[in-house]
Amino acid sequence: MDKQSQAGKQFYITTAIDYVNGQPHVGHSYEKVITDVITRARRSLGESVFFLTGLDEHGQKVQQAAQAEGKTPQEYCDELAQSWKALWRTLQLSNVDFVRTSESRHRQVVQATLSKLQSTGYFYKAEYRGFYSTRQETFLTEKDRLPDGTFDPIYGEVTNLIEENYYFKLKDQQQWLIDYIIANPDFIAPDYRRNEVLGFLRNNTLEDLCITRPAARLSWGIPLPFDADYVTYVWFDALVNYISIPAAHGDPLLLEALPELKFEPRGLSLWPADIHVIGKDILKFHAVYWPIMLKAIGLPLPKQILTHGFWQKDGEKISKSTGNIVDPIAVINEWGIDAFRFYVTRELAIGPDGNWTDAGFQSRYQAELANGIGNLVNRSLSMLKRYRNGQVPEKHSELAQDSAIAVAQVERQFRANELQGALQTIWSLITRANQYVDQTAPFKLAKDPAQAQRLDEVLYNLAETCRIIAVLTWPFLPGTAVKIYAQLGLGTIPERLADARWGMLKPGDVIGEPAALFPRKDQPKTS
Ligand code: ME8
Repeated sequence: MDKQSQAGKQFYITTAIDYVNGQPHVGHSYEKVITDVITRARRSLGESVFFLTGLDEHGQKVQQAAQAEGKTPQEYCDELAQSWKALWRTLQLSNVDFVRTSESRHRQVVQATLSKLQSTGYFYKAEYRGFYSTRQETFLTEKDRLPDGTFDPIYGEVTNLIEENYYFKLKDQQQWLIDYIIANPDFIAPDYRRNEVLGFLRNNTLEDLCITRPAARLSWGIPLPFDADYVTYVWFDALVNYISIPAAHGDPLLLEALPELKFEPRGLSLWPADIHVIGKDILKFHAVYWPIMLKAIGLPLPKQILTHGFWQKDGEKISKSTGNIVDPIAVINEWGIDAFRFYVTRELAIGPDGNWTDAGFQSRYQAELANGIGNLVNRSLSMLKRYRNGQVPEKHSELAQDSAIAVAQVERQFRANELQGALQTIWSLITRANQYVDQTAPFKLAKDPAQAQRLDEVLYNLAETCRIIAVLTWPFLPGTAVKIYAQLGLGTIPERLADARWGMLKPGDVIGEPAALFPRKDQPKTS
């Protein structure tokens, strides 16, 4: 499809879809929060953004867990899906849709994809003899054995298996993908992940991908449309979510590529995705298998696979079995949703691994939230209230340049997905404004009637900087940004970066009630 017909295309961003039976922890929440921040940042820049997240529900583990609880897999997934959705609402994710792979709209697209690739000769049926890990739902080879001859315990029990399955031919696909990755340096980010994929592709021969499991062994999956004895392998099913939802919304490009689909064309143009946000452990599926699947379907590739690192807690792997977890709900209940969103985006850039410590969290809360933004907004607005009855004085522009520099920098950082960098820029403006309070000492000016005009100037500079800070922080701390606007007496939402222009606070307007944004916790709990 040419550029012309994609003119109305929305910015389309996705997260990985989580395994429904997993425990939502800080890693899952982090991924969804950074995707939400990118979404809101793009909206703030004026783009229309379709943000998709969801759940990966099929597979043997879900089937077994449901059975153990005496439920059907669908009932079991329906219950878990409610708690995932509730967590995402708590995190204030602004996703437009939520996909569950057990939904009919998704199944239809998986089946249409399978039919197309079967009819165009990408699949063949063959017998497999070898090792199989039920826990990981994966086939293993001699290469997977540890030096002592055993398999890694993560695989659980490894059995010998002889089984017929369908395979996706990958052997001739390697070179074009290498060429594509080289020609499109932004396709896999950050750079070192791109190099990792290139290294993998250059040093290995791709094995054909097994895309089925016999229905006799696994019934909880999407049936193959051309052979009822098989269901679709979970990864082939899960990756398709990125196109199934746009197709269900009537994306013309997808309906053209998969003509057997019966969805209403609605002109909502989403594909190709602008960004797939994923964790480093699933890079190969997204940067190798997914592009090959898309090319076979006849679709353009996503513009970027943005790969984040892994969180640890106290330097150790996050693990439910050892109890080394961060429960996002517990943190949010104690510290508030914006404190959680702030810590994960400020602590870790998108790329490297991160380490959660409760002490680190508390120290950022005190220094950057309570004493940083909280103190600035509270003292600025309280002084305006006390000294001027809350009435905004005449305009003045002493902090206009500092603010304009920060806004320009944040705009560039939003476009480059440099979320941690954008927070550093915003906090340097907060620090500058807090120093300005100390330097100009409005509480002293207030005692001297001859300084009334100077006090007006200082109060305007502070209130207007607080307003701009609300606009800049909105993608990260939407609740806090809205509160700042309300305390300024503004009835709107600070959701447009264009509003970070100096001088929009109107003289004569009256502000609302100042209230602490991040109450100080003087004796932080240690856990
Ligand atoms: O992989 N730190 O699901 P999942 C940061 N269903 N991110 C982490 C993490 C950690 N400690 N642990 C997990 C799956 N993640 C598949 C995806 S997509 C078509 C199918 C990230 O529930 C992980 O990297 O195991 C992935 O991006 C996401 O959480 C879901 O992981």
